[in-house]
Amino acid sequence: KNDLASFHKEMGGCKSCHTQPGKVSDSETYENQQCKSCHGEYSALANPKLKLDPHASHLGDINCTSCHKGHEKPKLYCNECHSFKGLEMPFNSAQSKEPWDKGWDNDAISKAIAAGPKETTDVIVVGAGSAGFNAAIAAKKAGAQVVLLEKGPFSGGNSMLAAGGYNAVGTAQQKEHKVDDKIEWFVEDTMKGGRYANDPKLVQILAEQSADGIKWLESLGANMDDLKRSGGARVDRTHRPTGGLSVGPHIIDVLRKASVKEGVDTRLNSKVVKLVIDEDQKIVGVVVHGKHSGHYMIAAKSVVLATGGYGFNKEMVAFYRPTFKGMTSSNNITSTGDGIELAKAIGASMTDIDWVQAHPTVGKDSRILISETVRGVGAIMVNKDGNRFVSELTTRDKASDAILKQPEQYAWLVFDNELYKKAKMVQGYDHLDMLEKANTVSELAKITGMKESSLEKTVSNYNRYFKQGKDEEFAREQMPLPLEKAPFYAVKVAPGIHHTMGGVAIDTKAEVLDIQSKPLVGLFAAGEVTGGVHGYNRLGGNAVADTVIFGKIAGTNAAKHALET
Ligand code: MEZ
Repeated sequence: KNDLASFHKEMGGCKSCHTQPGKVSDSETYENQQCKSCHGEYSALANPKLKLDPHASHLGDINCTSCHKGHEKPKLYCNECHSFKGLEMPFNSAQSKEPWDKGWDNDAISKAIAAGPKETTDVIVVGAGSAGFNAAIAAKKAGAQVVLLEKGPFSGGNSMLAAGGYNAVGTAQQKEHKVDDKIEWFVEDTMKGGRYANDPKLVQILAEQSADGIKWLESLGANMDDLKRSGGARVDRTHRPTGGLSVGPHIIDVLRKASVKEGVDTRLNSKVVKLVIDEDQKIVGVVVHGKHSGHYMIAAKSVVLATGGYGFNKEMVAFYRPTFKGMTSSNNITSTGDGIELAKAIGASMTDIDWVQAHPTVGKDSRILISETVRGVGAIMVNKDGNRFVSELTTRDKASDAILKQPEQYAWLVFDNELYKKAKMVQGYDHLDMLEKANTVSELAKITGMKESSLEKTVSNYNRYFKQGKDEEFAREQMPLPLEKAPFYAVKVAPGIHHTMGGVAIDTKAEVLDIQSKPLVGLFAAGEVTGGVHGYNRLGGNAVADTVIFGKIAGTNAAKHALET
């Protein structure tokens, strides 16, 4: 057979990959160590001559077996979001299915419960994105034993794709940049952005604990020194790594390393398929479907749901938000709303479940998010004729609606070389061939099919507004840069599903509530699986803050519950 297993069998026998045939852990840890012991680390495999190098991707240090499968077809993971046509892999490049794509097996679940727990721990965290890692690390620091279960073949979840940053008030970074901000302003901006449908108690916590969350990330090794403004915020409070690098890959790398250091037992390829409760409706554990170990139960007094939203679940989006049916999604393929289904099955209450956010600027006909940062740093947004039509810094719901009202329902972000140099993520879009580039504004109009006279007028008007410090047309709140320095760039964008605001209802301790608003004893949740923090519309930069702050709260309280009851 032309597969990796047969090839290795010929070269060195089954033992070149496995300890013993049939003994493979769900995380495929030993097998991956074997890959690296022969082929080297990714840093050694990365080939600087390649334009697009899967061994140097933003996913970081993930399992080799995420893409290279031994006994099944390999999976070009990069092509789940991108379409790198030239990207080839030895041993055929058809996509393999994830074990969790294969649906529920109710018989196997019942048998696992009937057989009783195979092991016991204090806290189980479901989902290894930012909320899950923060919960797991916080629970471990509080003295609990923790098992972190991730259905995907690598950790990071949707947080791994977060670009913009983390909103915080009262940080050393704001102080250094002399940004005058207040907890009340953070609260007001978030409530206004969410159309006052947010739970004010949760928003208060988000604002009050935001600076501590930054300090916590820094204590784990993160760099959050760059400061910018996101849509709907009245001041610069979006923190991210120096140079304007994407926040998600950075903090996930930091959290992965910190969780290893703390001794969190992280298991990949391990999907939780059932929350197990006793006759008093208290959590007593979960059933896991492990890729190799099949269905089994782990007992625990506390479970933290950190499974993310449902932005990649086409059926759920079409059901809850029919007007967004068929829209592209910027989300990771793991964002399928599992936690919502798991919690619903044991009587959890849902908040704002039908509020789905379209991000205005996803690369047209792609799944790549063009970060709000690009507008925050200074890009303008124009329609197909080259005319501005909205304040670029308005909230996402308003910007998305405005684009959908334009002819052909797309827009261009236009910026100059000064911005290109300032925001490193833009260079990443260039690397992905998403940018149009020209030496003059009129040439840019020609290349992109905009009207030359319109785009030239738009740019000269904008530069005038910049100089006078007042946007006469759309009252844009901040204009950090003029558009003057060639070359000029444009990237074509359209709205795409980005965040699901609704989810399981939680209280201020991150306890999941039942339909009578009483805590479901032992069940906690954090991050995008929850509803209430963001109301009907989330502000850019508030999701990462949410995952860190409520992840920590959920992990700490889950540990307390497990250790004290
Ligand atoms: O919080 C976000 O979703 C965000 C800032 C996204 C982005 O545009 O970069």
